[in-house]
Amino acid sequence: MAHRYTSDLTRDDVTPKQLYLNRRQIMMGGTALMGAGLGAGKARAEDAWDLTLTSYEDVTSYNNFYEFGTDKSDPARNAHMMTTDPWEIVIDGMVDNPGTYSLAEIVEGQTIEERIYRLRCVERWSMVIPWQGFEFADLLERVGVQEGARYVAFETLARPEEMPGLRVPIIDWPYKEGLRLDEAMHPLTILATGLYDEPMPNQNGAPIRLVVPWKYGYKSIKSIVRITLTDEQPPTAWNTYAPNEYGFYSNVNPNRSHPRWSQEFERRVGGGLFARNIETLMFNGYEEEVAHMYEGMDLIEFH
Ligand SMILES: Nc1nc2c(c(=O)[nH]1)N[C@H]1C(S)=C(S)[C@@H](COP(=O)(O)O)O[C@H]1N2
Ligand SMILES: [Mo]
Repeated sequence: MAHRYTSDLTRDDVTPKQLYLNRRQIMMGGTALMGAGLGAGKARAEDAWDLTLTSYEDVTSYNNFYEFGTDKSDPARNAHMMTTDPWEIVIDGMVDNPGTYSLAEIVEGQTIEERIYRLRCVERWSMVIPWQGFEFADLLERVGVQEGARYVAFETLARPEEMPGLRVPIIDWPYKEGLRLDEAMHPLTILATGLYDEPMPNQNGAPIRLVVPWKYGYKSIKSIVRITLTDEQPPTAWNTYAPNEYGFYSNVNPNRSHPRWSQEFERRVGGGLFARNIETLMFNGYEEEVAHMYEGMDLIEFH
């Protein structure tokens, strides 16, 4: 399978060696340990952590998928209840070929490739995940985006008998997300159908989910059943819930604190003691690829 990625992450780089600390981290971590008696050494995200895939076990057992409960372990426990076959996606709004497409029709003709991306949750934990999928732009090209369309809205399945979390009205179900059209068309934006060369586990958003690596994890909507092209910024689940805390853009930004916590640092899941204070990078490390889309925008106001 072809590897394509935009930072220097490849699966071939990831050997057990990367699990050991590099010298700088040992020094910094050691200093912090001696100095403060705390196990919180700082490490740059480009350091060894960045080359270390989060284990399959962690990727599939520590999840946010509120349709199955709010605890990190709820999705792994409950998501087996979701029926993912057959699966259909409605594509509508400002497209030339609106309709209800089967999963097979959506994936047909796409070259499935591997993308190793960092995932940074707004809650300050992060992972490195090897996804399989294809560029969302390829699907948009096939359905034909009409002149005047400016945004893409997404919706997740909402099936109460299979999703116990829907009983709790935390957010206004179904879970919704949205992107500006240029963000949706960006080559980093993928529809993922698998991870670690396995079909997408239910808890990670089977059978097909979005991955937008430069934005906080909640933009990467799971188990998609509807895609709508529109000329207006669509409402999104977390932005509707608390606009001050969760913006429409939600670009990873160490300089814009969440009202209740700083976003300067993150904890790499599975990284142990020394991976607790990794510096968060602007646009989650994808600045070179995406910053041009936000030129002249106030990224604190448009967070
Ligand atoms: N439908 C839906 N999509 C969702 C969520 C959710 O609760 N429901 N959680 C989001 C959040 S907050 C994160 S961090 C990522 C987590 O993806 P993962 O569990 O595959 O790591 O999924 C996002 N997509
Ligand atoms: Mo998240």
